[in-house]
Amino acid sequence: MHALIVVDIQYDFLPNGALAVPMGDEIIEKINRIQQDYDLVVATQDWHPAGHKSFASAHSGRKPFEVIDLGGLEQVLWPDHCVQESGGAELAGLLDTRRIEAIFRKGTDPDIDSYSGFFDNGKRKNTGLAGYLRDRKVTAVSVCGLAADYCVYFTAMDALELGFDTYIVEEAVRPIDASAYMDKRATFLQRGGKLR
Ligand code: VGL
Ligand code: ZN
Repeated sequence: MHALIVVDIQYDFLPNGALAVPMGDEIIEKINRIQQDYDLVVATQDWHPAGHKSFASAHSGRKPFEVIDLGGLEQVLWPDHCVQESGGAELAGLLDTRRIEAIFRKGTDPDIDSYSGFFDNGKRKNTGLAGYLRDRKVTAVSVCGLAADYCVYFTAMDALELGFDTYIVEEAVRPIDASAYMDKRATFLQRGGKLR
């Protein structure tokens, strides 16, 4: 069984969103088109409480995109985004959700960020995604969505580590920072990840 994991197709990551990913809207129709190629489709949703510690606004004197130490981990500070129940946190209306069987929320702990759909950044909490996929006899996963250099990359790296045959669907991802993504993509390939 081969699953497609659709990462964070939410208004805040689209043009005019709080943390817009350049050309993020271009991939939605691609994601709609490729869903039919998979046995199972699941999605993730960034879902932060107001005042989340990954927000620059939660740290006095800090600005978005500065890097700080947060509980012993390097943390990029973001503009407020994907606040629970806000419009920006909703999945994009143009995304075809009919085949999405489950949505895994992440970033709900106020004190730690969570890029991967599987675990928070400190690997303390598990979202249940790995167990769900194993119960459904999934052995291969393809990852698409936003942003290529954060949530897509960390989801794909955890999938590899968990033993899934793992692909990034390159036509269906877009990065926040294209050159940073090229380095991360190289790391993913080095660890045995594949592209499709
Ligand atoms: C993401 C930064 C902060 C992502 C989420 O979905 O890639 N990036 N929160
Ligand atoms: Zn976030």
